[in-house]
Amino acid sequence: MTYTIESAQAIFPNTQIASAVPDTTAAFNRLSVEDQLALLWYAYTELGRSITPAAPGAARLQLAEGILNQIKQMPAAQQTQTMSDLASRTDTPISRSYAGFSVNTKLAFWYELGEMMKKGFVAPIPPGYQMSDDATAVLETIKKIDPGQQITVLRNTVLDMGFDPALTPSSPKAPEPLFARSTPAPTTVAVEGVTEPTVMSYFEAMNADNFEAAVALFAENGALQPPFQKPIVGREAIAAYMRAEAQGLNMMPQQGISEGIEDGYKQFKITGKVQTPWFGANVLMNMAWRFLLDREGKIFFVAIDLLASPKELLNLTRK
Ligand code: ECH
Repeated sequence: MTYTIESAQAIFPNTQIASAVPDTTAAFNRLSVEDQLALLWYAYTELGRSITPAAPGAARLQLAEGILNQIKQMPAAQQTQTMSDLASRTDTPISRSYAGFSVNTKLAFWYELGEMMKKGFVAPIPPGYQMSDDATAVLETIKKIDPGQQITVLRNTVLDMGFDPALTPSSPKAPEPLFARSTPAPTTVAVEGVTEPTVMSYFEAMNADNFEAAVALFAENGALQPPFQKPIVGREAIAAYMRAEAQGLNMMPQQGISEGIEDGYKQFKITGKVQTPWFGANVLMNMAWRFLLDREGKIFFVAIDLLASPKELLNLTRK
């Protein structure tokens, strides 16, 4: 049999992913814009008591500085309107600039706006604002899921905001500023049950932010599938994705299984923890990597999954 990306997506089919994330994100998207902003404010400030993101570096904030300064100078009502326009994806110049930002710049923008709201420089959520019952229910769900899933929901909501004029080609993005680690990366990787050099080299390269080395481990037409996303196909596209989104991640794979399958292909499932530089050691995400290596030992496909529960770290069976 020859593998296709589609058939590769089905390896280790019993892996339980955190479906609370897409479910909660969908429920969030059904809320009114006023409820969405209020909910994010309550969720963010509530979570902030136990888990606070690291302040983004000056270089990253600089990319959002133009629109942050514009917002700062607006009267309060216009500030609220601008935030609503972003959340409702209304076509405005600010919504267009925002849509062109990388994920981390979008997060940095909201981080800064949140700080300005706390300090009183940007209009707060109207005091006494009453969320709908649906919004209250979504907030309660967010409070109950584990921290790795909570920050993924928050990140998803921010990702989809702004207005992306899909019909005009996107302007070239500014180079991504470096994302410093808040906790040093592990220097050695040992995975119980797996010693495959390609897999080990993958983790070592990623922990060193050496994306060139990581991408060289992929087959020419290989693919990487991030959590809750479609596969990214081809070395060039994977490299661009990694430079934008994979900087400063600490990967701590712990255990795995391997299996030779048809045609000299091999599959591996590894589970372990990942830290994002936004939260460092305060948030450990429970993850799985499902690798399919071709006959040459190159990565034909790897799916990265956010697991449903810590119990899933031990789910290392094939079917
Ligand atoms: C305020 C009110 C108004 C509206 C908004 C507000 C602000 C909200 C703010 C939210 C900040 C949220 C943050 C979330 C960060 C989440 C980061 C995550 C990262 C996950 C990364 C993973 C990586 C996996 C990968 C691996 C690989 O092997 C290959 C690459 C890759 C309150 C003002 C909006 C400020 C900071 C979840 C899992 C392991 C696929 C990348």
